[in-house]
Amino acid sequence: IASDSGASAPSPIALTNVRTGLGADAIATALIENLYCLLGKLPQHATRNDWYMCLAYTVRDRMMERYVATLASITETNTAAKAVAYLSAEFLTGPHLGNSLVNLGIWQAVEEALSRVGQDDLSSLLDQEEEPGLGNGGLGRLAACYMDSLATLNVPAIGYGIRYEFGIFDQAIRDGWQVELTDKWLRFGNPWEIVRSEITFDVKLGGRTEPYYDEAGRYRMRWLSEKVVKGVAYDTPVPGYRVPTTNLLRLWKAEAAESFDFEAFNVGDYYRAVDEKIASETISKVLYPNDEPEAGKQLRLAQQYFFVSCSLQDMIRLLIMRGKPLDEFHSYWAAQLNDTHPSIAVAELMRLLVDEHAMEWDQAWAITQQTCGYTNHTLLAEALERWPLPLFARLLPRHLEIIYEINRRFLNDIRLRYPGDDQLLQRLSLIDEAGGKHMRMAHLASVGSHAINGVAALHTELLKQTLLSDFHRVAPEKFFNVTNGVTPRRWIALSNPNLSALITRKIGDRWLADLEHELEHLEPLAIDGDFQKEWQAIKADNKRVLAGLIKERTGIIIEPHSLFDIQVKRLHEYKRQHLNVLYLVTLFNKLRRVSSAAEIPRTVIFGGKAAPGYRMAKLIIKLINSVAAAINQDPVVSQVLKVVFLPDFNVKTSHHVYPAADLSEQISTAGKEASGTGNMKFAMNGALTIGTLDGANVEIRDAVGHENFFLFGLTAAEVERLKAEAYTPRSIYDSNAELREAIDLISSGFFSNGDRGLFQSLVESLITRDDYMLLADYQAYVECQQRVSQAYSDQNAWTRMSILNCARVGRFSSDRSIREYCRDIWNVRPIVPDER
Ligand code: GLS
Repeated sequence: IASDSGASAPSPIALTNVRTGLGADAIATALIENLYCLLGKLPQHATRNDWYMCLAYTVRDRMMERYVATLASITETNTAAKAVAYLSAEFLTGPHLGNSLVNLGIWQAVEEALSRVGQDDLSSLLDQEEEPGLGNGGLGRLAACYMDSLATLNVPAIGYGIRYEFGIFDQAIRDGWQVELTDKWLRFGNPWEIVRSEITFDVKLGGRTEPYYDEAGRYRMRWLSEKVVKGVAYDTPVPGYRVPTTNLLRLWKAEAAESFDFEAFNVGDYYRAVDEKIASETISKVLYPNDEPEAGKQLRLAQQYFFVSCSLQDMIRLLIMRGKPLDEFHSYWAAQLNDTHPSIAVAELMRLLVDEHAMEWDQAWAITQQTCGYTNHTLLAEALERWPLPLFARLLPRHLEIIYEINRRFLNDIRLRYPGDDQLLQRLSLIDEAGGKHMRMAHLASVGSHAINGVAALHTELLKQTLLSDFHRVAPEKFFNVTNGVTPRRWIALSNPNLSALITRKIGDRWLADLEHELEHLEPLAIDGDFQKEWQAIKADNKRVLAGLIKERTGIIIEPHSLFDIQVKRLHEYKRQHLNVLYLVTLFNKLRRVSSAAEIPRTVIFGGKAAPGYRMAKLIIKLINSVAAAINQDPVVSQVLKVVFLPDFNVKTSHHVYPAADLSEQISTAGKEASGTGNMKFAMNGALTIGTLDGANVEIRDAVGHENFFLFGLTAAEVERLKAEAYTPRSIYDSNAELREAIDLISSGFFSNGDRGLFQSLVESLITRDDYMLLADYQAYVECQQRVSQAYSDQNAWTRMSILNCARVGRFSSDRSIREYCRDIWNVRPIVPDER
């Protein structure tokens, strides 16, 4: 059998039908066998979790043949395929079971098998799975969608990341405030991963460097580290959708290189010996819970270096296993840096090639650049990773030297091309000399990569004009746009099975593998009355399901016939959940004054986590809950308006959210949201968008038709212009009576039991600075929401728009994005022809 540990020549091993069979018989037998052999249980004693575990193992078994064969294409000597290494600090995969059933095409067979063994409720077993929350939000989820598409397109790939013991925290809401609870996702074991105890690498940290002469008399540097931690590989198979390819996600767990420091142990210092072990394991202990984070934490840099070093060492190992020389590294690997988090890869690959493998600098540099590509995911200044030089030097002394050398050569080249422009040199330098010196990770990634891409057309343009304008000036040929996409397997087939079945009934089943070209065949049905009815019935069902979930989680009863207006995403001022709240308070004021008879009933649903240290974001959650309580308690207003904060929004919950939406809120300040991907998931499920011209909204609106999109607000250029002209939010507050009434009601203590201080910092920030231009966009937003209500009152017209939104968003499939990466950036091809 082909293994990842050096054995070659896959001889097809004779697996029994019980291990591989995709029919209900084989699966039923396997369930009982696995229950007995792996869990030591008889059916009559099995708990729900036992059934979940044995089902998971049974499904995993069915991936192994394809997994082993795919792996062989990355490990065998006789294969010439180039593979993708997707380096990412986050992979927000979501639960595996349902997705695997969809991709393997065994949903029905599993249902049947379960009922044969007396288990009639697949959905309760799906519910049993603890989702791996190994990401914060869009960036981590994008990595997971891309892994699905890579496999589906038969592109050999390894996703490399960190096996955090604790993923993103679970969110509870107490008295309206967010409370963070540790995410113990591994508590009951993880049946999807395979530990590769034999695949481990040492990662050095700290210490100093020293020059020496090697046997050939060459002057070299070596790194005498202070400590070494060990990375152990944990592999999870990633099955493509109904194709022979099953790729792998390889996550590194940190362990102590020696589990006991024997010297310390021998002198009786037992605790010091154990401390060392704990310190090493800390590296992969917990995911940093900031979306678009501020840099500066030493442990975070250690995490980044840890997983990057293990991954690059593994890539070299695999290349050598294939019998290829190191100078062909870039012909066999395309490494994508998912944001700057893995950007230390540039220096680490140089170190491995030059220091460890004695390659000449110039050759190593050419290989590094040709291997690496860098994706930027944010323009927010506070999110750009910069490391204080002293911290960097302490942890990675050799890398500091290497980066200095990269910088020296790079700036020399610039100096020759742009003589006399010292400002340009300062701006491009990898080191920020202003204030305390800092390492600029986006610069390291840009210099060390052959391709730099933004994640939506507008974002890429802004990247070229602002953040990386100097890099664009000196190397325009490096810049690409790849607009994000999401996988229709999870975001339609798995989460909206009834819609999926309807679509397949009408246009056949090819759309799930070719959304870009097939989904548009729905378009003529948009005006078909019968089809509209079916479409409406499915949406109504999905809304009932979400209403049930909301009742269960919050106790709030909502009306499934009302307009479901949903904003789910991380809490951040630039995403402007509080603009939505200002509108709600405005509506509340209006409904208390005038008869609500003519109002279109709405349920406004929020969900999302705030970074634990982000006070304003947490205060916005409190505000949402406080306003929700007042509205939901008001006997008159609550007839037509309900507001819900759905706690602990995660991938699993989101499966019930996107399919139930009528209206998708994408209302960020123009120029701030790099792309957004929730916007795509909503539209695919037939929600209409109310949004600004930001991120991928721009392209979604162009795709679905401007008449099928509720646009409001300033453009990115207008935002910049207004800011440059000394924007004064207070004058808007003074001149807009409805806005003032809403803000004053918040200030008055009405929503905070008379406490006038509670929301004061929020109100102050709006009236005095309003960095995210809520007041500037307020009136346009309120009016746009009125247009939404009007449109919703004509259900047939709304349904037509809903169908068109779905039919026209095929290009936002992550398959399209991955095809573009393969063509423009990676230069990789599928390993097996598409047989679908
Ligand atoms: C993000 C952006 O904020 C999102 O707009 C984008 O869709 C996502 C994936 O490209 O990346 N950047 C980030 O740091 N977190 C994100 O979600």
